[in-house]
Amino acid sequence: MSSNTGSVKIGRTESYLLERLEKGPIHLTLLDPESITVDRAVKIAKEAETVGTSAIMVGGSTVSSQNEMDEFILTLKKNIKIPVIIFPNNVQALTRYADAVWYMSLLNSVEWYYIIGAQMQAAPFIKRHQIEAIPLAYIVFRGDTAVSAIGRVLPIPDNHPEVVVAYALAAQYLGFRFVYLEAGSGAVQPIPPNVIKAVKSSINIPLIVGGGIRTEEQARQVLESGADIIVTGTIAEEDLDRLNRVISIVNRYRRD
Ligand code: 1GP
Repeated sequence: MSSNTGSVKIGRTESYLLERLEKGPIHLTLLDPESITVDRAVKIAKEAETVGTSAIMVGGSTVSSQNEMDEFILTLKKNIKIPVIIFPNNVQALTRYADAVWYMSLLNSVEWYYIIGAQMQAAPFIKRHQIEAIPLAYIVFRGDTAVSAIGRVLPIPDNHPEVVVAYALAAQYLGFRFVYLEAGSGAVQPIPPNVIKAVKSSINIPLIVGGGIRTEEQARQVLESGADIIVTGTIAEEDLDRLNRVISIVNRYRRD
């Protein structure tokens, strides 16, 4: 009797990330096609690759053109060897030219659309083009950030890390394979250390932390608190030297 219930296959990009994670934390560089030109993106991505970032994420809260995403990612792919992963704000951010997509659900949104609606609309495209989808639970802190406004997020109380832990555990039990604690691009402060520590000690899946990480000291603190993956976007676009220093800090925590 044939069975159609074979185990879920982990794709190439996710396997690569997991393999890298075996030797310690990793850094990912986020580039927003709405705020930089593709030429500038290529320059940043090449340099970040040389210094040791593990992959490039492409996305932004207001990406609205699939054609632009196609072109942006095709050009990046021609110039670097590390994977390019879509970090979608919506369905139109999907392109078949990326190595993978963070297939993400904004767990603490009040909108059905950001929890499962966009994902449902994107799924046939993903299947048709056999895009590697990496399930990611996205938990966004409220602040003066685009993602918080557009994603219509429910507040997470400052003094109650157990609320974040509960979301993260729910994500793990639902089968998500990564959890992302997002302070929002350009946030005044990164996710607080006590929250990162509480989540890290409660889940077994890799923990991504991003938003507001600008200095080496902040990167160190986020890593010391237990982040497996740190994402920086703003400094990549504004200060390449600083980006390099942050990547170097992450690499100091690695065993390779
Ligand atoms: C945003 O977490 C990322 O989605 C990166 O934030 O731009 O503040 O580095 P920054």
